[in-house]
Amino acid sequence: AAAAKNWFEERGSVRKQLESDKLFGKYKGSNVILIQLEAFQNFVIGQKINGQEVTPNMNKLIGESVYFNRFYHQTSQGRTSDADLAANISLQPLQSGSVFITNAHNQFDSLPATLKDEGYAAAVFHAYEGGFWNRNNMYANMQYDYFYNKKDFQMDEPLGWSLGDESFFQQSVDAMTKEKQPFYSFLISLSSHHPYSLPASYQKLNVGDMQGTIFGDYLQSVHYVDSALGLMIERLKKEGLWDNSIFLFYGDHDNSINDWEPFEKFLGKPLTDMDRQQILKQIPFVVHLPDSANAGIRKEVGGQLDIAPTILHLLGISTADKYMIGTPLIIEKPLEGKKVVFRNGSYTDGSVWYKPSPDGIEANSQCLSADTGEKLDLNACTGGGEEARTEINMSDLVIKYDLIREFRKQQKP
Ligand code: GP9
Repeated sequence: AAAAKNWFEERGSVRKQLESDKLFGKYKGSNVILIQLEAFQNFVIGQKINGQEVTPNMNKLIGESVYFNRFYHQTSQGRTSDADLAANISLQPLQSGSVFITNAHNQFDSLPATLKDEGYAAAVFHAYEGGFWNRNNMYANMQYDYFYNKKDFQMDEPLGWSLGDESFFQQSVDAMTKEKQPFYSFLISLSSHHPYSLPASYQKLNVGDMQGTIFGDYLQSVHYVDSALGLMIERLKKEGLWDNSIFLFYGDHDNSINDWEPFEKFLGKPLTDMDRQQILKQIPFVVHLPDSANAGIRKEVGGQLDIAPTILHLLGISTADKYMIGTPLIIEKPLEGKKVVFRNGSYTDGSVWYKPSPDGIEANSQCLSADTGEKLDLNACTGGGEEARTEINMSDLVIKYDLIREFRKQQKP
């Protein structure tokens, strides 16, 4: 336990040092609207099919936002719930199962709880059964004021598992207009869930001979989500909520389509093993700041665990004493040596991609160029591989033994 405490304190001190950064607190007091998009991968952003943009609204928003295009999901078996954990709690998921189910009563330093301590209202929105992924219990523990779930929404756009995202976003904004400010709203979309088949009237793209295939259906569904998001942004502007809110979205995990042929056809090029690895793990992370400042593509790596620290940094709320793993990404000078660690012990720093050997023998591990996939000397990754293992172990210890509760008890005078 002492080792875990020291390790987390070390992470806190890295974030503490960044508090002298110019952007720390620049958007103090803003509302925060964070959207987690179902199965939304990065490779569709900016792409066209048969002359039509797949994500026209996002592409437009990206022109006036900070867009991380080497940003990764860090989920494991807990899929959507792991993404939520990573983004709002900044801890690694467990190797098997979902923390939302196995450890929903732990003490956590969550984003909603931290914001509430600063006077924010906090609500989470997801138009599905409240008990799925044990959300009812987990969200109460994360100290949201309210969880808007299926029973709170008018089912006026039945689609797939539940309500269509267009109506889901609009009804969520209805609630935000009544909320006391500043508020934190976390929304989890659903319409682009596997296997992605939407009714014919919803399929607006001409995907040619991909029509009716799972890949074609995926493109249709992300196009629908893009349009729903565009309408939500218009509405937020109309309601006067756009200019005083930090608006962010990211994808939760990959789309589970494991045939690479349509990816190659869509992207118009053969894909190397490293291209595939990158595509599987990359999700978009887009941050629109209230003054549209700092717009542009950011190439430094980041992952879902960095979302809560990034938001708190912009709001000027210290995370130095929080048991979080991530580091803020929207800072003047990218953090040197920044790594994104995956649950299986892999990591990337943008230059290398480390793959630990499943047999646990380090000599069998691989160190690859993150661009070309070319094999590099393993020594170039060994130190980082050790850091990645430590991050996973420390996160596991804290979760399995509910250590944050212990650490806080010790801090009490
Ligand atoms: C359901 C939704 C789907 O509430 O979160 O979760 P997933 O199956 O993608 O983990």
